[in-house]
Amino acid sequence: MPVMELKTIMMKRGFFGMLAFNAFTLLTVGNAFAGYGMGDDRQMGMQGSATPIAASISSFHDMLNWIIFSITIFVLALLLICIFRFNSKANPTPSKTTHNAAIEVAWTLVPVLILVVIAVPSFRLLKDQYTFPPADLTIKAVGNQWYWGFEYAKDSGNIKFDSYMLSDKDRTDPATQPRLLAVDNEVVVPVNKVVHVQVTANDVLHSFTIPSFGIRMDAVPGRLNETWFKATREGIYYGQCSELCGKDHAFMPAAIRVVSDTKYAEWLAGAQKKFASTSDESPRVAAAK
Ligand SMILES: [Cu+2]
Repeated sequence: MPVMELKTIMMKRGFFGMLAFNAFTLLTVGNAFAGYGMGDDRQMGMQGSATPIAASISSFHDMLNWIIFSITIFVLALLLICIFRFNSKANPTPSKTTHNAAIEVAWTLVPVLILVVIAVPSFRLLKDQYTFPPADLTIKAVGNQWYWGFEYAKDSGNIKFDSYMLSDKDRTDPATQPRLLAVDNEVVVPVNKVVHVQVTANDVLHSFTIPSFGIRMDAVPGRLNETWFKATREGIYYGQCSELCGKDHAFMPAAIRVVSDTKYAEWLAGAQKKFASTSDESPRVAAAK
Protein backbone atom coordinates (compact mmCIF):
# COMPACT_ATOMS: atom_id res chain seq x y z
CA MET A 1 0.00 0.00 0.00
CA PRO A 2 1.47 3.41 -0.88
CA VAL A 3 2.55 5.27 2.22
CA MET A 4 0.48 8.36 1.46
CA GLU A 5 -2.68 6.21 1.33
CA LEU A 6 -1.74 4.69 4.66
CA LYS A 7 -1.33 8.20 6.00
CA THR A 8 -4.84 9.20 4.88
CA ILE A 9 -6.34 6.11 6.52
CA MET A 10 -4.42 6.57 9.79
CA MET A 11 -5.25 10.28 9.95
CA LYS A 12 -8.96 9.42 9.91
CA ARG A 13 -8.33 7.47 13.11
CA GLY A 14 -7.43 10.67 14.89
CA PHE A 15 -4.52 11.47 17.14
CA PHE A 16 -3.42 7.90 17.91
CA GLY A 17 -3.66 6.87 14.28
CA MET A 18 -1.37 9.73 13.33
CA LEU A 19 0.95 8.85 16.21
CA ALA A 20 1.18 5.27 14.90
CA PHE A 21 1.79 6.50 11.35
CA ASN A 22 4.51 8.89 12.48
CA ALA A 23 6.20 6.21 14.60
CA PHE A 24 6.07 3.84 11.62
CA THR A 25 7.60 6.33 9.16
CA LEU A 26 10.20 7.59 11.64
CA LEU A 27 11.33 4.01 12.26
CA THR A 28 11.36 2.98 8.61
CA VAL A 29 12.08 5.91 6.31
CA GLY A 30 12.96 8.82 8.58
CA ASN A 31 11.12 12.01 7.74
CA ALA A 32 10.86 11.28 4.03
CA PHE A 33 7.10 11.79 4.19
CA ALA A 34 7.02 15.02 6.16
CA GLY A 35 5.88 18.05 4.20
CA TYR A 36 8.48 20.22 2.53
CA GLY A 37 8.60 23.93 3.10
CA MET A 38 5.84 24.13 5.71
CA GLY A 39 4.33 22.17 8.56
CA ASP A 40 2.29 19.10 7.70
CA ASP A 41 -0.97 18.06 9.37
CA ARG A 42 -0.14 16.50 12.76
CA GLN A 43 3.49 16.18 11.76
CA MET A 44 5.84 14.89 14.45
CA GLY A 45 9.29 14.95 12.87
CA MET A 46 11.14 17.80 11.21
CA GLN A 47 10.03 19.38 7.95
CA GLY A 48 11.37 17.64 4.84
CA SER A 49 15.02 18.48 4.15
CA ALA A 50 15.73 20.42 0.97
CA THR A 51 19.46 21.03 1.62
CA PRO A 52 22.32 18.77 2.76
CA ILE A 53 22.59 20.80 5.99
CA ALA A 54 18.89 20.28 6.77
CA ALA A 55 19.35 16.56 6.11
CA SER A 56 22.25 16.43 8.61
CA ILE A 57 20.18 18.33 11.18
CA SER A 58 17.33 15.85 10.69
CA SER A 59 19.48 12.76 11.06
CA PHE A 60 21.26 14.28 14.08
CA HIS A 61 17.86 14.95 15.62
CA ASP A 62 16.76 11.35 14.93
CA MET A 63 19.97 9.96 16.42
CA LEU A 64 19.49 12.07 19.58
CA ASN A 65 15.93 10.77 19.85
CA TRP A 66 17.18 7.16 19.86
CA ILE A 67 19.68 7.99 22.62
CA ILE A 68 17.03 9.84 24.65
CA PHE A 69 14.48 7.01 24.25
CA SER A 70 17.05 4.40 25.31
CA ILE A 71 18.17 6.34 28.39
CA THR A 72 14.57 7.02 29.42
CA ILE A 73 13.60 3.35 29.08
CA PHE A 74 16.73 2.24 30.95
CA VAL A 75 16.06 4.64 33.87
CA LEU A 76 12.39 3.61 33.93
CA ALA A 77 13.45 -0.07 34.12
CA LEU A 78 15.80 0.68 37.05
CA LEU A 79 13.02 2.57 38.85
CA LEU A 80 10.55 -0.29 38.34
CA ILE A 81 13.10 -2.84 39.64
CA CYS A 82 13.63 -0.68 42.77
CA ILE A 83 9.90 -0.24 43.31
CA PHE A 84 8.92 -3.90 42.90
CA ARG A 85 11.99 -5.91 43.93
CA PHE A 86 13.28 -3.77 46.79
CA ASN A 87 10.23 -2.43 48.59
CA SER A 88 9.96 -3.23 52.31
CA LYS A 89 7.51 -6.09 51.72
CA ALA A 90 9.49 -7.87 48.99
CA ASN A 91 12.86 -7.22 50.62
CA PRO A 92 12.44 -6.87 54.44
CA THR A 93 16.18 -6.98 55.29
CA PRO A 94 18.03 -4.56 52.99
CA SER A 95 21.64 -5.11 51.97
CA LYS A 96 24.21 -2.83 53.72
CA THR A 97 26.39 -2.49 50.57
CA THR A 98 27.77 1.07 50.18
CA HIS A 99 30.37 0.93 47.40
CA ASN A 100 30.87 -0.96 44.18
CA ALA A 101 33.96 0.12 42.23
CA ALA A 102 32.91 -1.48 38.94
CA ILE A 103 29.48 0.17 38.88
CA GLU A 104 30.89 3.56 39.91
CA VAL A 105 33.43 3.48 37.08
CA ALA A 106 30.68 2.42 34.66
CA TRP A 107 28.23 5.17 35.62
CA THR A 108 30.97 7.75 35.18
CA LEU A 109 32.41 6.42 31.92
CA VAL A 110 29.21 5.49 30.09
CA PRO A 111 27.70 9.04 30.20
CA VAL A 112 31.08 10.45 29.07
CA LEU A 113 31.11 8.05 26.12
CA ILE A 114 27.50 8.95 25.25
CA LEU A 115 28.45 12.65 25.24
CA VAL A 116 31.44 11.95 22.99
CA VAL A 117 29.18 10.00 20.60
CA ILE A 118 26.85 13.04 20.51
CA ALA A 119 29.69 15.58 20.22
CA VAL A 120 31.26 14.12 17.07
CA PRO A 121 28.29 14.60 14.67
CA SER A 122 27.33 17.80 16.52
CA PHE A 123 30.69 19.50 15.88
CA ARG A 124 30.81 18.13 12.34
CA LEU A 125 27.39 19.72 11.66
CA LEU A 126 28.46 23.01 13.24
CA LYS A 127 31.59 23.04 11.06
CA ASP A 128 29.53 22.36 7.91
CA GLN A 129 27.12 25.17 8.76
CA TYR A 130 29.98 27.65 9.18
CA THR A 131 32.01 26.49 6.17
CA PHE A 132 30.72 28.64 3.32
CA PRO A 133 31.24 27.15 -0.15
CA PRO A 134 31.94 29.84 -2.81
CA ALA A 135 28.71 31.71 -3.56
CA ASP A 136 26.83 31.39 -6.85
CA LEU A 137 24.38 34.00 -5.64
CA THR A 138 24.34 36.51 -2.78
CA ILE A 139 21.13 37.89 -1.37
CA LYS A 140 20.42 40.03 1.64
CA ALA A 141 17.43 39.61 3.93
CA VAL A 142 16.52 42.70 5.92
CA GLY A 143 14.09 42.41 8.81
CA ASN A 144 11.60 45.24 9.26
CA GLN A 145 8.60 45.71 11.54
CA TRP A 146 6.88 43.66 10.07
CA TYR A 147 8.03 42.36 6.72
CA TRP A 148 11.20 41.15 5.06
CA GLY A 149 13.06 43.18 2.46
CA PHE A 150 15.33 41.37 0.00
CA GLU A 151 18.26 42.59 -2.04
CA TYR A 152 20.13 40.67 -4.71
CA ALA A 153 23.77 41.72 -4.80
CA LYS A 154 25.12 43.69 -7.80
CA ASP A 155 26.57 40.53 -9.40
CA SER A 156 23.50 38.46 -8.53
CA GLY A 157 20.82 40.39 -10.41
CA ASN A 158 21.02 43.73 -8.59
CA ILE A 159 17.40 43.98 -7.51
CA LYS A 160 15.64 45.00 -4.35
CA PHE A 161 12.09 44.39 -3.19
CA ASP A 162 9.91 43.99 -0.13
CA SER A 163 7.92 40.92 0.69
CA TYR A 164 4.65 41.17 2.62
CA MET A 165 2.40 38.43 3.91
CA LEU A 166 -0.80 38.02 1.89
CA SER A 167 -3.87 38.91 3.90
CA ASP A 168 -6.85 36.54 3.87
CA LYS A 169 -8.68 38.64 1.32
CA ASP A 170 -5.62 38.73 -0.97
CA ARG A 171 -5.32 34.95 -0.99
CA THR A 172 -7.19 34.10 -4.18
CA ASP A 173 -6.02 30.46 -4.27
CA PRO A 174 -5.76 28.97 -0.76
CA ALA A 175 -4.24 25.75 -2.18
CA THR A 176 -1.10 27.48 -3.43
CA GLN A 177 -1.21 30.40 -0.99
CA PRO A 178 -1.12 28.92 2.52
CA ARG A 179 -2.50 31.12 5.28
CA LEU A 180 0.08 33.17 7.24
CA LEU A 181 2.86 31.93 4.92
CA ALA A 182 2.14 33.11 1.37
CA VAL A 183 3.71 36.46 0.43
CA ASP A 184 3.29 38.97 -2.40
CA ASN A 185 6.90 38.87 -3.63
CA GLU A 186 8.69 35.53 -3.28
CA VAL A 187 12.44 35.18 -3.27
CA VAL A 188 13.42 33.02 -6.24
CA VAL A 189 16.71 31.11 -6.41
CA PRO A 190 18.10 28.48 -8.80
CA VAL A 191 18.27 24.83 -7.69
CA ASN A 192 21.66 23.25 -6.77
CA LYS A 193 23.34 26.63 -6.39
CA VAL A 194 25.10 27.92 -3.30
CA VAL A 195 23.24 30.97 -2.01
CA HIS A 196 24.83 33.20 0.60
CA VAL A 197 22.28 35.07 2.68
CA GLN A 198 23.36 38.20 4.49
CA VAL A 199 20.95 38.95 7.30
CA THR A 200 20.37 42.24 9.05
CA ALA A 201 17.52 44.38 10.40
CA ASN A 202 16.39 47.98 10.21
CA ASP A 203 14.62 48.41 13.53
CA VAL A 204 14.59 45.61 16.11
CA LEU A 205 15.82 42.03 16.33
CA HIS A 206 14.26 39.59 13.86
CA SER A 207 15.40 36.14 12.82
CA PHE A 208 15.50 34.75 9.30
CA THR A 209 14.48 31.09 9.26
CA ILE A 210 13.69 28.50 6.59
CA PRO A 211 13.23 25.14 8.38
CA SER A 212 13.49 22.97 5.24
CA PHE A 213 16.88 24.57 4.47
CA GLY A 214 18.13 24.13 8.02
CA ILE A 215 18.94 27.83 8.34
CA ARG A 216 18.15 30.32 11.08
CA MET A 217 20.07 33.53 11.51
CA ASP A 218 19.39 36.47 13.81
CA ALA A 219 18.76 39.79 12.08
CA VAL A 220 20.41 42.45 14.22
CA PRO A 221 20.28 46.19 13.45
CA GLY A 222 23.77 47.49 12.63
CA ARG A 223 25.24 44.03 12.22
CA LEU A 224 25.65 41.86 9.13
CA ASN A 225 25.18 38.16 9.84
CA GLU A 226 25.57 35.53 7.20
CA THR A 227 24.33 32.03 6.47
CA TRP A 228 24.13 29.89 3.34
CA PHE A 229 22.09 27.17 1.73
CA LYS A 230 22.18 24.96 -1.33
CA ALA A 231 18.67 23.77 -2.15
CA THR A 232 18.78 20.46 -3.99
CA ARG A 233 15.06 20.19 -4.60
CA GLU A 234 12.72 22.52 -6.49
CA GLY A 235 9.66 23.83 -4.69
CA ILE A 236 8.39 26.56 -2.43
CA TYR A 237 9.82 26.84 1.07
CA TYR A 238 8.39 28.98 3.82
CA GLY A 239 9.79 30.30 7.06
CA GLN A 240 8.61 32.67 9.75
CA CYS A 241 10.39 35.36 11.73
CA SER A 242 11.84 33.52 14.71
CA GLU A 243 12.72 36.33 17.09
CA LEU A 244 9.89 38.04 18.96
CA CYS A 245 9.87 41.45 17.25
CA GLY A 246 6.60 43.10 18.21
CA LYS A 247 2.91 43.13 17.46
CA ASP A 248 3.03 41.55 13.97
CA HIS A 249 5.87 39.12 14.65
CA ALA A 250 3.62 36.23 13.62
CA PHE A 251 2.79 37.89 10.30
CA MET A 252 6.13 38.33 8.56
CA PRO A 253 6.80 35.04 6.74
CA ALA A 254 9.54 34.54 4.17
CA ALA A 255 8.98 32.46 1.04
CA ILE A 256 11.78 31.11 -1.14
CA ARG A 257 10.97 29.45 -4.42
CA VAL A 258 13.62 27.10 -5.81
CA VAL A 259 13.44 26.73 -9.60
CA SER A 260 15.51 25.46 -12.55
CA ASP A 261 18.23 27.67 -14.04
CA THR A 262 16.12 28.64 -17.06
CA LYS A 263 13.09 29.56 -14.94
CA TYR A 264 15.36 31.57 -12.67
CA ALA A 265 16.76 33.53 -15.60
CA GLU A 266 13.21 34.26 -16.80
CA TRP A 267 12.13 35.37 -13.34
CA LEU A 268 15.21 37.56 -12.90
CA ALA A 269 14.63 39.37 -16.19
CA GLY A 270 11.02 40.05 -15.20
CA ALA A 271 11.94 41.07 -11.67
CA GLN A 272 14.61 43.50 -12.88
CA LYS A 273 11.91 45.33 -14.83
CA LYS A 274 9.29 45.07 -12.10
CA PHE A 275 11.50 46.29 -9.27
CA ALA A 276 13.64 48.72 -11.28
CA SER A 277 11.98 51.76 -9.72
CA THR A 278 12.08 50.53 -6.13
CA SER A 279 13.49 53.34 -4.05
CA ASP A 280 15.43 52.86 -0.84
CA GLU A 281 12.23 53.45 1.06
CA SER A 282 9.77 50.66 1.70
CA PRO A 283 6.55 51.07 -0.31
CA ARG A 284 4.51 51.52 2.88
CA VAL A 285 6.74 54.32 4.13
CA ALA A 286 6.63 55.98 0.70
CA ALA A 287 2.84 55.58 0.51
CA ALA A 288 2.37 57.12 3.95
CA LYS A 289 4.02 60.37 2.82
CU1 LIG B 1 10.41 39.82 13.05
